[in-house]
Amino acid sequence: MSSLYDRVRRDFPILDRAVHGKSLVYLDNAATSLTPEPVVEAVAGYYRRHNANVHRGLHALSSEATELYEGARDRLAAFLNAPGREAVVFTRGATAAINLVARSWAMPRLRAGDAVLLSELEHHANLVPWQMVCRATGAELRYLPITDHGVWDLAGLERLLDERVKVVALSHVSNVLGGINPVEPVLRRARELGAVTLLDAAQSVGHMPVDFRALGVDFLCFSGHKLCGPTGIGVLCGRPALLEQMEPVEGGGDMIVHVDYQQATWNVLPYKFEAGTPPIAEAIGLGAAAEYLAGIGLAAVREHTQALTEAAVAALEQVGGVTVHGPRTGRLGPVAFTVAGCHPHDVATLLDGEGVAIRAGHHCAQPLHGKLGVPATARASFYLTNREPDIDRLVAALGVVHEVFGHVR
Ligand code: C6P
Repeated sequence: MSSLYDRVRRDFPILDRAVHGKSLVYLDNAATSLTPEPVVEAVAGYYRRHNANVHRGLHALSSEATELYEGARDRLAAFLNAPGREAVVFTRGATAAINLVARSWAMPRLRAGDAVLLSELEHHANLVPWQMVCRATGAELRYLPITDHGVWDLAGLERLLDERVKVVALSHVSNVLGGINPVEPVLRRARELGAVTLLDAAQSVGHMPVDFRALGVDFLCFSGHKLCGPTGIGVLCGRPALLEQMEPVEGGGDMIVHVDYQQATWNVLPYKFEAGTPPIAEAIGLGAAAEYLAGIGLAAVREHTQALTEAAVAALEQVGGVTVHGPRTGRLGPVAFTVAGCHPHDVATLLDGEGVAIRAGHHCAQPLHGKLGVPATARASFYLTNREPDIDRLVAALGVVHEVFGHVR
């Protein structure tokens, strides 16, 4: 488990940091991952040597910047096994990508009598945009339930996913419960019925091999900052035939072919969805992150992260007063837990004092927390920058919670 960590360790000098006098243990990867040197260098290199706008200038720096920006798109297309570079739309992140599909594909097409199928464990980013669509169109929202183990319960799938369902939008891996959901049977049935599918892969791309074409999904989205890339950049990968049918939701520079005082015609894919100056350095950084992870191998990243995550679940279950939410196995990254008699915010604050960074709250999944019967959880989340001693530090730090609150053995 440590060998992958040992291999990448020197790429993450931030791990040399001390926090409150203790060496940093970073267990907040589901919120945002740490950034390796090759990605920092790619971003800095753009600013140092090629700083210019893209697609516009006729000077050397602008051509170089355009080459780097479009090169990043090519890397992402290969990384995802996308059906072409035109399938890769750069967005601000997963949230913006889902909103784009909701507004541009679903809003004009859905009507009363139609349904949208989500699951009970969705992040607000894959929930609120669909609530907005359903409120505006009169379509119905349906939810795939979760089992007691915190993954989708497919027992009622045939009943829930019928011909009225026009959109199926689901998270590949829950940002709270960490379970790798059984996407294939759901996507297969959706395809049979002709429903459009969207996979929120924010917690899976960069953690395990994800192949757009093999999945047979229509749309897939994620944010760069959860897979070693910069903030402010993400991807909507879409089937070109569907992207072609969609109207842009933002107008401006670069997304047009011709404009007169009355109207405009749209640029080709993917540019019709990239209005204005894009996040150039961020896209270049994301391309470098994809190359970095592909160089390591996504199967190795998954093996390492899943083994650590499951070891953390087992270790936390041995700590008195601690309840771990979600599956024991088949789990990748996030481990949400509660400590009897101690608010998750207090847990996170006390752990921070021990140099252990976790997140606490509802993790933008309030309905899921309602389902779990708790308003909030503490969440440790693992990635390639973690190793087994981090679990020991987490468990030891929970001893401090015991000292202060007297609940943890
Ligand atoms: N989850 C977390 O701490 P953005 O904010 O657009 O980069 O990503 C949104 C998003 C969408 N889907 C899933 C499954 C996610 O986990 C996230 C982001 C972070 O869990 C921040 S709330």
